[in-house]
Amino acid sequence: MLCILRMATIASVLLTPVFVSLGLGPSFLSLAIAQSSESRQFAVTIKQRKVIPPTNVISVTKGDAVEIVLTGDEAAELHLHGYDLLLSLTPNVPGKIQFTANIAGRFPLEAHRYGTGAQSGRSRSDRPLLYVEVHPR
Ligand SMILES: [Cu+2]
Repeated sequence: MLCILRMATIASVLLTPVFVSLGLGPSFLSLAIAQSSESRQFAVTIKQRKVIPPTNVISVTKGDAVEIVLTGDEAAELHLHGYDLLLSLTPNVPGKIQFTANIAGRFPLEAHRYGTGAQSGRSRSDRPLLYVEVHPR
């Protein structure tokens, strides 16, 4: 798969002068660039400390602009590892984790704490809510 991508890159470099000479250059190239890093949006619902419907992985490609909108039925302190992003969630109010996926890898999204005040407590399980996978281009 990597080899195909590499070949595609080489091919596009080799073909560029052809497109330019055909007058297809600038628009063709900017279209290709626009498609190469996508805007990805995900909606995640947390009910009773679980993701509903069960979602284990959010999968994106390196370079993508990622937006994860989370809505929970109780207050929570969320943490996306790797990108080290924190989100304090208020019950039933959508919260957003936004980042450019410039680090490839598999990163857990964890709830470190649930609830507020008297009912607040650390998350019992260390199982992440889900994983964000950033795949190399
Ligand atoms: Cu964490």
